[in-house]
Parts: sequence; structure tokens; C-alpha cells
Amino acid sequence: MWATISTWQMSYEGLREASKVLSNSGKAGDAVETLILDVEANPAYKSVGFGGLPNEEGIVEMDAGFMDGDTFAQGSVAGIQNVLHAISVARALSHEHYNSFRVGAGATKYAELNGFDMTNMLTESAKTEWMEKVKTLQVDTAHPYDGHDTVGAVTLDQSGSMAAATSTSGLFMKKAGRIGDSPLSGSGFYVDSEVGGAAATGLGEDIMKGCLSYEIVRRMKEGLSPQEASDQSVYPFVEKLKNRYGKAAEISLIALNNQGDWGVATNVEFTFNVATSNQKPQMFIAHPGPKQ
Ligand code: SD4
Repeated sequence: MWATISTWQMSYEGLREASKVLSNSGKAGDAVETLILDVEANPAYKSVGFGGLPNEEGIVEMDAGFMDGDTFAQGSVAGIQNVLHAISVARALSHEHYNSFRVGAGATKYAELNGFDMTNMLTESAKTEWMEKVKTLQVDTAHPYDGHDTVGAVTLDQSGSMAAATSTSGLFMKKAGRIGDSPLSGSGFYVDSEVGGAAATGLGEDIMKGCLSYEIVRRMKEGLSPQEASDQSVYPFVEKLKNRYGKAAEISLIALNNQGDWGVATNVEFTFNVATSNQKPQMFIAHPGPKQ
């Protein structure tokens, strides 16, 4: 049995690539990285990797996280600049016992010193969009934060190992140095091969308040299916945020257990992709829940 699940339409091709890795007896970690590399390399996707939209200063700052569900090895980068594949840097850092989560200049320096592909991540098209946004914001009070979809994925390989990963350029027009949930284990992603894994997309500031990826894995460990665990972690938390904090932004989570069963919970319309040894790669649309 193998399986993989990923966020948003943009990762459909990557999921197909990951499926090939998994069906050829490849490792969960290689598959999840393959999936994310495909999204990061595509300049058409404005929320991840090359072509990602910049912060309010016009600088592309990326966040990424990687976790191995067998060893719990974890690596993350946040606010990294000029690196083509933030996910590969995060994965490399997961092999370090110390200093495995690097931010800003330190993360970028690590990538440079270790031979990762360095490039200007701000494409002409992203720059144009940024300049337009700066102009709009000068004349009205439009909400500055839009255009943000993170790629997150969980994989299960034929040997029963699991991995999870995320990559994002974060919120368009974010403040310099702002970090979301995506590189934070427990919030943006979490995986335990004895149970399952989860990954998040949406407004990091809100996702972090609930450590939602960990919450889902914790509930799966108690015996819930990925769908039950997702429902019970996400929807009551969204209500709690509304009650205690006054509002809840968009939050979507994907989950996969070590049997290849999957689940999704979202409070916005959300596309995601699934492939398993029993099911060809397929894109689904989830509607805001909970289901009545
Ligand atoms: C962040 N969670 O930086 C990311 C953005 C995202 O859909 O996933 N948007 O907060």
C-alpha cells in the first residue's frame, strides 16, 4: 500500500510525480520532496517557490518544513531568500540534530554554503503584481493579504514509512520577517509513521493558535479516522476562535493515516489531490464544513 495527499490544484502534477516514486517502491521522504519541488519550480504558482509573490518590501521570503515520520527528523527554513528549492534546504536541515530550523540570513547562508541552487526568486510578473498592489494600497484601504496558497503534502510508502512537508512564499505583502505556520512542526505539518500525518494551508496566524496538524495526528492516534480527526480538530477550533478572538480566517487541513485512508477539513472552498495504490491521482474540491 502507498498513498499521498496534497493541497491545492497547483500540486496535482507534483502528486503525479510523487505517485511514480511511491509506486516504484521509492521512499516517502523522496516522494514528498519530489511533489514539492515540482510546485516550487513552476513560476505560474504565485504562492510557492520561484515566482512567489513578495513581502511588502518587494522581497520574496520563503518558508518550508520537512518531517520524517520514522525518525521524527525535522528541518525547517523561514524567511529564506534567493533559494530555488526551500524544501530541499529544509530536508537537508532535518538531518542535523542541532540548528535544524534556520531563519533569514542564517538560512540563506546555509543554502549557499551547502551548494543549493541560488537564484533571484522575484519574477517580472510577480514584481509587476507587487507594484500594482503597492499602488492600490496607497489609494484605498484594500486588504493587503491575498494570493496565498501553501503546498503541503503527506506521503506513505510501501514499507509503511511516512513523511510530510510544506513550502510557501507566505502571505503576499506580509511584513518583512513575518513567518506563518508552514515551517512550524505541529502547526503547518506533522507526521508519525505509527499513526499518520497532516498538513495545513490558510492563514498561518490562526492555524498556529491551534497546532492543528499535531491535533489531527493526536486524534488519529486515539483511534479516529483521518476524516473524523480532521473534523474534530478543525471545526470546533474555528468556532473557538470565533468565540474567543472574534473571527477565524481561512483554514484547511489534509490528513493521511498509515493505512492510506485520508481526510480533509476546511472552512473555505479548497482543492486537494489524492493518489493511492488503489486510486489514480485525482483532484477533489472540498466545500466549507462541517458537513451537516
Ligand atoms: C502562511 N499558511 O504563511 C501560509 C499561507 C497559506 O494558503 O497557506 N495560504 O500563513
